[in-house]
Amino acid sequence: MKKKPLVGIVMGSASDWETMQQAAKQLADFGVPFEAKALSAHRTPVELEAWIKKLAKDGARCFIAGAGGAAHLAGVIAAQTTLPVLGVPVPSKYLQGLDSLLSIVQMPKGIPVATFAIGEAGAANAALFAVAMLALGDAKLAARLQAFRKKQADAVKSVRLPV
Ligand code: RP5
Repeated sequence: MKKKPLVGIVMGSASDWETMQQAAKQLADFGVPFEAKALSAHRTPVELEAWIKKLAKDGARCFIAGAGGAAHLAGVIAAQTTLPVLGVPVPSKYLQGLDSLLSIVQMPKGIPVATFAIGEAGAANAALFAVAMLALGDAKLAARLQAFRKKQADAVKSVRLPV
């Protein structure tokens, strides 16, 4: 039987997938069950609300929300659940994602959204942050995260500069 998603990945448009697939890939690499959906805060608000409620009821532990432009998706999700919401600013056509970043990061006091870097690094890091949160109650996942960090450290230490 398919495992219930621990993380909900949502993006405002299918055009965000190019960026948000990095979050999906990272979670898959760690074996964390997730569900990824394109649902928009302004185009499909009713469906978005129903999906948030369903995932939360089924045991999801956090949401990763990626959107571009006037990116209110993460804030709208945070308004509807007390589960942690991790926001990923998606690069936009005219302002290269600075608009997305400011929209997500500038949540008014009281309803927080954790905000990550613009683009692919932000999507991957949001997933790694979700893994770190889940690892607090999962020793096997914590060991996998440690190994992932060690691999990166080893890669830096093995560099030989041509001098
Ligand atoms: C936002 O508008 C989406 O998150 C996307 O980044 C942006 C553009 O959407 P499309 O016009 O490509 O559907 O809602």
